Amino acid sequence: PANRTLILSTWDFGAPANAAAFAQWKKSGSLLDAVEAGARVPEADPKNHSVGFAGYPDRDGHVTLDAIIMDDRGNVGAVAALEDFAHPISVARRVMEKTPHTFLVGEGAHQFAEAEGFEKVAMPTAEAEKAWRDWLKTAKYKPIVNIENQRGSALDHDTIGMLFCAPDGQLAGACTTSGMAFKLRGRVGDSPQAGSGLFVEAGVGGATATGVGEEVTRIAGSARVVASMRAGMSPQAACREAVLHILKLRGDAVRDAQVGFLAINHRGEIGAFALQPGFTYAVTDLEGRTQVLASESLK
Ligand code: SD4
Repeated sequence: PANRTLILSTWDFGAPANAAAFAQWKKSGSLLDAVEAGARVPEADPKNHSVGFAGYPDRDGHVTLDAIIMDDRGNVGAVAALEDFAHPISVARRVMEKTPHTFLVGEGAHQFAEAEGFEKVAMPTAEAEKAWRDWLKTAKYKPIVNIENQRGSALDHDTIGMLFCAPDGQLAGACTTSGMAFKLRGRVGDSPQAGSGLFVEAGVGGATATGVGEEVTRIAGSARVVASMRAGMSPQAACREAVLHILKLRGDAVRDAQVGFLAINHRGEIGAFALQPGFTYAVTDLEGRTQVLASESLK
């Protein structure tokens, strides 16, 4: 159907990202070009404190970025704990295309990005540094329910995960984040880990995650959602199952945490489910029309 979903991404800031992905897809026809272009939008947004150069720093004041890109032919590239570079998603793609590896981290990722001539940018931004200095006064570290929706709040944390399902069922995805605000130095969440923050599989579908990455990583969340779809579940049922599994495993430990999954199958049918209310996502159809919707949630 003409109104089936082409692009699906996390949060309201997914809407302009989807628009950029759609435009790029029209231009080059490449799904990887599309999801990369999409992910670059929040990465470049000076108001976005959970993705890209304006992201909040770690506990020691360093902004460290994580990103992954993949398609359904086994191509995958990722970076984690990358400092100084404006577009980690593009570095991740270069890792995929120019190295025999799938994942570079920290200093090695930095060296690679430098050798490849990627654009550098000063971080943290003045706003992010101020938030960090305010946070240092109490240095409390506890996720807060629905903090994902409170743009600019000191503990703001979430991610853009984007899934693209072409009319012929081909799939690609991207995921990029600055990770949890004021995290321990060296902390990497679910986002850049294939199978946790993102997974796509030919003939089945794709999934991506947002929220407290540790909870997603524990269950290899996106791979789990895709496995459920492979076994015959709808994208919606698959997202719900993963959230229920986290709750069963973690109980009270996730009472205040947010985790949300998005999924799309190879026919362009979608699902979204979160632990807490407030998770929104952006869907774009084959005509390029975008809507922001509210996910179902457990509570
Ligand atoms: C991560 N899922 O790094 C991402 C976003 C986040 O707390 O910071 N969540 O865990």
